[in-house]
Amino acid sequence: MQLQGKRVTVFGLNRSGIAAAKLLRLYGAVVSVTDTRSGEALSKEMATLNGSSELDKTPMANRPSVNTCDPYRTYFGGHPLECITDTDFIVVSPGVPLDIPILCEARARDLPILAELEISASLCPAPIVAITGTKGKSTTTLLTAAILKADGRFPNVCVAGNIGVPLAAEVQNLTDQDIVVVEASSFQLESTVTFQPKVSVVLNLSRDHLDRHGTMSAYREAKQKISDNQTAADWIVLNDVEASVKDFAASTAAQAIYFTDKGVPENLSFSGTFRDGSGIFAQQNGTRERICELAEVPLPGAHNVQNVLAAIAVGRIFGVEGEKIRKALLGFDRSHPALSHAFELLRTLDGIRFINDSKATNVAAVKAALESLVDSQVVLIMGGYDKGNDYTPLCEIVQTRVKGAVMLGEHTQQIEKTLAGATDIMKAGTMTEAVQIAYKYAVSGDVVLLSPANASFDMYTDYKARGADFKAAVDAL
Ligand code: UMA
Repeated sequence: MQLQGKRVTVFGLNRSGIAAAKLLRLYGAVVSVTDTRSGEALSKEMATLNGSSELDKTPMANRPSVNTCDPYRTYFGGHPLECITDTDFIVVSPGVPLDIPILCEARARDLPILAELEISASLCPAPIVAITGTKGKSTTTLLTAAILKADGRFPNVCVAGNIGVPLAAEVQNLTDQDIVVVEASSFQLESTVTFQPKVSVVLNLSRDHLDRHGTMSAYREAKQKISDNQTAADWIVLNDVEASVKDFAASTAAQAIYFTDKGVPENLSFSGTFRDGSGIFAQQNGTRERICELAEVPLPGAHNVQNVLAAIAVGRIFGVEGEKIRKALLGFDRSHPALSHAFELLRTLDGIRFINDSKATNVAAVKAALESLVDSQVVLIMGGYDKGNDYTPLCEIVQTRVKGAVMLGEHTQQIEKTLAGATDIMKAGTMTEAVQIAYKYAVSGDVVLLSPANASFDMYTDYKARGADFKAAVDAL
């Protein structure tokens, strides 16, 4: 991508916007930034933007020509028309919806609107493994990186994207010998044009973010951008069990391989990974290898078996040996912040286990959590900011496994309406109240599970703050 002298406006000044603006400037672009927040509210972000130059970290040989004279032009407290009148193209942060009036106007003026992921991937010298899906993205990203690290072939195995560090912040630290595993959300993929990962992974697909995408087909279309530009020299790893995910193979030129947790695949030419009984296997060209035992999967829950299968499939594409994969799984570091608030056992009190699954911001994630609690009755705390959810897929499992559900948050009417009759419904105004109600309702052997099925923005800054509040309330019991 030729950026020298190009005028670019970056929308949103948080992690992605800051990293994108710095990267664009590093490559000689004249950069404006705009945000709905006021300049005063953005003082910390501006300090980071103007702080120590990324150039200092860039080896001399790799340094592009740099625009050092123009300061960033800023438009804060809203997105005035001016911010798009003098620009060649727009770069959007993932959290900026594409249907805001100023971006509609930009489209009417034929101004390209590109994702932060689009520009950073186009400047990235390292091959990209991109992982998407409705749930399990972060875990699979970390498992995949661990397996590729264990191989020892890549000097640097980098993790980036939706997991918390935008790819734009890492690009200048990478070479073509390295590899980067990118967690790619629909928000990031939506405005990509040329994005072409070496390997793409689609874990699963169910209703989520419909407040942003409007329809399930628009959500799917955004996700599908992960493989749109892949060629026969690239690979796609697909969930063999989900028909809607398997279908991705039909619309990409990439070579498809599959993973399944539903036993030995019937198709003899199956290429990919599977679970059979107590073993995890990989199969390629008719040859089967037992990679590890089910008991060696480093994270709890049936959904994590699928994540491990997907990560092993990526490892096999790069030729990582079975024993190295097993070692990577046995030594897997669970302390990454992205794994906290995801089905995390906090405490056992009076025989009641308290599990923090605040990261479960959609219905599919709650279903997966409940499916993992085979031997227990659950008191479920749920609710929050509703992204256009359909709670019907929860009815059956709630009826069998959930003895009571405590509603917390702004929009719980729809959940109550759907789950009425399936379980006892209770209501709380605060997290402390919710935890106390659940604790009183549970008996020894039960699980109190925070698995909201909703975003947290009605009451908290993010799911981490919600999980921390749950932990504090549990600790206080
Ligand atoms: N803003 C505007 N105009 C608008 C809307 C927002 O200027 O109309 C501004 C806000 O005032 C704010 C900035 O845009 O200053 C926020 O941008 P952002 O939400 O993209 O924030 P980042 O910190 O860049 O975080 C983004 C991802 N956020 C979202 O997708 C909402 C992070 O994913 C990601 O970790 C990060 O980039 C680094 O890649 C978070 C997330 O919630 C975890 N993702 C969703 C999810 O997982 O469900 C998709």
